[in-house]
Amino acid sequence: MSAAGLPPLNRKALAGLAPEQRPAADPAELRTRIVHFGLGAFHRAHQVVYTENAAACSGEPWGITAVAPRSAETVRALRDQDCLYSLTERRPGGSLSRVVGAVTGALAMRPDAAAVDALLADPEVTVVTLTVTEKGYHRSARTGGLDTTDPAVAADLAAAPGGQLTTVVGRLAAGLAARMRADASPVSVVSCDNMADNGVALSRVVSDFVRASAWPDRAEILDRLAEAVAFPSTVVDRIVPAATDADRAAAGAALGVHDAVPVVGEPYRQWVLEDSFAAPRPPWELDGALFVPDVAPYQLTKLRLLNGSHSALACLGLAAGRTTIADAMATDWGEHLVRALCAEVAPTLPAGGPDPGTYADDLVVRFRNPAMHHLLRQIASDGSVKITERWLPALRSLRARGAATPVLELALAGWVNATRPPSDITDPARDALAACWALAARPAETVSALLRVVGAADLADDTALTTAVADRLSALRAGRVDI
Ligand code: CS2
Repeated sequence: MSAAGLPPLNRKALAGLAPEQRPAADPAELRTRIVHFGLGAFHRAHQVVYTENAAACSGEPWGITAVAPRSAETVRALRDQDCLYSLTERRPGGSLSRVVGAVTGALAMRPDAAAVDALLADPEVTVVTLTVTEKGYHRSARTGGLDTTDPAVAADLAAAPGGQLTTVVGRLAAGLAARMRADASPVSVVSCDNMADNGVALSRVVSDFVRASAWPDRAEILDRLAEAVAFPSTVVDRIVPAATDADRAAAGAALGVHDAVPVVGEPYRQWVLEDSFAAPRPPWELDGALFVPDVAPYQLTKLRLLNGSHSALACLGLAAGRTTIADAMATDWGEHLVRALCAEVAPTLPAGGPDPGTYADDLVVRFRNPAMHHLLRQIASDGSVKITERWLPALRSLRARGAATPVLELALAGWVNATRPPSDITDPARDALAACWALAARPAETVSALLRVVGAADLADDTALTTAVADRLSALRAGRVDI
């Protein structure tokens, strides 16, 4: 029994739930045919749901063993619950909770390394997916390839065969290499992280790892990877704030069982995938996923409009003393910011994607959802690896054609302001960002130094840009957002 006197969520408890609260597919019928890296809330509210519904609609037994790269806590909690957890959809008018059951196993990457490798080499496993966030790829800000000078990557490259690996890229490369050495059965490796060309980005860091390794057969491995492994690009979308104690209590009240690891999300979800898989995959299209020859128009629209607005609301909202996205939308500038950013960036989007005006209308509704408590701090974290995807490519493209960029400049000023020490926002480049403020330089020079840290030397040299950004800083410091 939990503190609230509820029985724990597990397979036995399913019989006591209302039919619409039970998993769509019977968990006992599913087998691990997918390995996923990144056991966060987003994966459990997105790919697992699509997979479960695809299994339910097709009768095919697709299940997922999810691997947690770092923390073993969620792994333990999930195993205690027979890998079941609840998903609560937060609608403006109320919530809907049910149990999801397509996770067939939970592993912690380091202690369970042998089991992870065995699955990666298993011909029954034909899909590997990842949600490890932008920083999990360890890309060089300058080249986009694997940053082999990153201490964690360097340590993995230096590890003895069979030794401890701490990066997902290292574990994946080692696992795929073992699969290639065994029977080279085809597999698709699918990045579900918010990066343009995420399939290409993932393929590149994996190949870079193999190339930089000391493995005597690395050249053969690279050849086999090129033949047998596909890296389709994808666009994932669902707003999934980190769950709180209040969410745990609400899930317990709705289902009558105690769930230690619930997830909450908005009702909306979308998945667009490049139709270039190398091996069998779940029929996710049965649950509404879209398979297209080229995801770029969807990807850039989502990254630049949704994620771009999210990051802008987060940085500026924090400056204005707000806490959540819905709070920031409730200011007199929130909705205007989203619409103005979308309008400014729209000319940079390729044809063939969603209509930017309609997309902006939908964003306003999604961001205003009062039932979602999406913390600005969560979104503002890792800004150095997010703005390079969300703002800077559009900024470059607009400036190259001589267009004005006032909204992106304001957003960038919000990010600059958020990096000012003592900033407690997590970021893989936090020390390097803080060091830019120690230069005692003019504000425009600090902006320039910060842009160099994120690999944007070209923008750092654009003095009109850095001056315009610097000019916004004192208002932001006083908590004012003037669009
Ligand atoms: C957010 C995303 O935390 C963030 O940076 O912008 O997680 C966003 O909620 C998702 O990409 C929505 O699909």
